[in-house]
Amino acid sequence: MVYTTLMTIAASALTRQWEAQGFVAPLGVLSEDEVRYYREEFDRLEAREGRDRAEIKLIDRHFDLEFVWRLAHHPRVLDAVEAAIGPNILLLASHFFCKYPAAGAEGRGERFVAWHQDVTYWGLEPPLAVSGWIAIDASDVENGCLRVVRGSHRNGLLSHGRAERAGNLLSVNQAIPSELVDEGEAVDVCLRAGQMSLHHGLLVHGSNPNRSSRGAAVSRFAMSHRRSGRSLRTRLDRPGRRCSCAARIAPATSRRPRSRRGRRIGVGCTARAPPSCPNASSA
Ligand SMILES: O=C(O)CCC(=O)C(=O)O
Repeated sequence: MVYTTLMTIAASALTRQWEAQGFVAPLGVLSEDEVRYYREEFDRLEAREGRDRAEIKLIDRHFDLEFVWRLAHHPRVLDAVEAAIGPNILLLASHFFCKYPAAGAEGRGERFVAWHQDVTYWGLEPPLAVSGWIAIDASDVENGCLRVVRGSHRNGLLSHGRAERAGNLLSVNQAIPSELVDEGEAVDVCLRAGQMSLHHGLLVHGSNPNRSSRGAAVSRFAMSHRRSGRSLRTRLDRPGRRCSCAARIAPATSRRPRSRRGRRIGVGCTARAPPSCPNASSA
């Protein structure tokens, strides 16, 4: 079972919804105490690194920050991921998005996330992954919650161009052209702090600017997992590819991932991966 504070969803129902709609929400994964703990850890990180980095540049910090690693393999997170993709789970990436309201964006204006699919530039074959998105702050329409296009994961990989509007938070300003997006199927994924949504790596999603008068940033933590196994192949034929491998690598600051109920979690490697990773030098 996967629990939320409002409802309990059976793993089989989660699997069905994930397959049919390409996303599942809300899933209550953190207790109030845990929300407070992660909020405080994130606030300290933001204070250390500054707002410019906190906005979108805190990537793959599960390799060096214990609290990020704990969040990425929190048992309730993995329960939900397992219900979607099965028990052999590989952590591919982790990422904080911190959406400051325009007034707090240090003159850079409104920031939004253009329609995109997560796996577009990851070089996975097959292009399958699941992203978990945890609200560290409550996320709603007013402050620019995640928006997903229901069922769009069934349309395969779409071509991405560049966003014409300024303020796209995505790394290379990627955006799916509007004519390929069925906005009539767009759903706002509102979450309370401590709740999570899961979305399929092919699901079209994005978000509007934070137009709230609430001064704070909206912090969210996203991580992507994929199924691990013999069939996992990684294309390393293009420079800058994120490499993933089935090697069992734990971050230096953390205990080795534990197997629970037969579940295994591995960690995808990046350019900073430990040398023990067979693909590290090719990343
Ligand atoms: O949080 C957002 O606005 C976008 C997040 C996103 O693109 C993702 O989690 O894959």
